[in-house]
Amino acid sequence: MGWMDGMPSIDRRVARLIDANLDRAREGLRVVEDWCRFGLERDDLVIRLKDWRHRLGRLHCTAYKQARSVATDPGADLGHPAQLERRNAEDIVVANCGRVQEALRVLEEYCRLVDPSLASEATVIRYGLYDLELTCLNDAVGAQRRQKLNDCHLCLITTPCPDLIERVGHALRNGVAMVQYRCKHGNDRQRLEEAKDLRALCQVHGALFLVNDRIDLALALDADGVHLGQDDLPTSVARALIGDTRLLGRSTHSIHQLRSADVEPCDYLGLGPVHKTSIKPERAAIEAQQVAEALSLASLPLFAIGGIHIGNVASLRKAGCRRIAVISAIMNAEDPGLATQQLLQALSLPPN
Ligand code: 3NM
Repeated sequence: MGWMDGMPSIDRRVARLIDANLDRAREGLRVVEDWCRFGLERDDLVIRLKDWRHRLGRLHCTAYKQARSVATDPGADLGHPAQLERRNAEDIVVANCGRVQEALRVLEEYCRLVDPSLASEATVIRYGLYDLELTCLNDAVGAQRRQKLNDCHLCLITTPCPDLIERVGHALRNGVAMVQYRCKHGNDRQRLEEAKDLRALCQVHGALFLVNDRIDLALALDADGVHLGQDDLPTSVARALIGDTRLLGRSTHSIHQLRSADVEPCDYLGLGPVHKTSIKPERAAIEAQQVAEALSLASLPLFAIGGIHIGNVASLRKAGCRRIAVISAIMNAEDPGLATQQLLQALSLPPN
């Protein structure tokens, strides 16, 4: 018998390499697992990662550990400049998934002849990890969008005008954190081009970019989300089309509609018109009493909309409203940047 009972033919150098890669894989899995646990709070992912770690742990036999020799490992202390480039948790997850995938690949190659069960376990885990890594990153994108939505108090809805990009640019520079592209005129090619420019502008300013009504345009533009009216696709159908990471907003015009939408998989709601508006002249304004009731009922972020301008924001603040969506107050303002500043300031003031 050689130095390993039951494994007489394994080269000690190969055993040492298997030991190092089992350590590398298990440690990397733990790093990813902790982000899934504390950062994403995704129990389903934690369970998968834990299971993989334990499966590798069971196959990490003493014989491999005995081949370990850290003192003579020329790579033991080597770092890499790329480690300093990690800026956030997602970068760390990506780096560690890569590290685990590489380690598993090494195990597959070297174990195929000497330890087939470890080789096949490594293959299964490596493919599972490709999938889990994507889930982690998508979850992070969705979480980031929802965090931005949560922090947003002023949504600018666009209306066609010759200097659209310039006007929205002024609003973004002065603090608008969410832009909804709304265009009922023209053709799809024009809309696509115009919306592409707006999307890019929002990206530069770190603002959310949503598309009104059109799920197809939202997907084509990789928008942050879509805003739907009462007659558009039902929430479950829209959600299936846009996925979990994009935002879904729904307009409501009564307490009844608000109650229904509030329990659907929407991310935010609109309520309006809270004042008579020239954009939808056919609609009567909601009574002030109903606005206050809706605000107290809604569990999702709720944006009041319709005829809101700097002269009437204070009364909405008094009713408990902290989020508004506007078209004319910014798009038709002489100075869209100043109008944005004034609205944001009025929203941040305590109600009196
Ligand atoms: N939706 P302005 S009111 C697009 O009640 C829209 O759901 C409304 O424009 C609703 O700020 C409205 O110029 C028009 O009044 C908002």
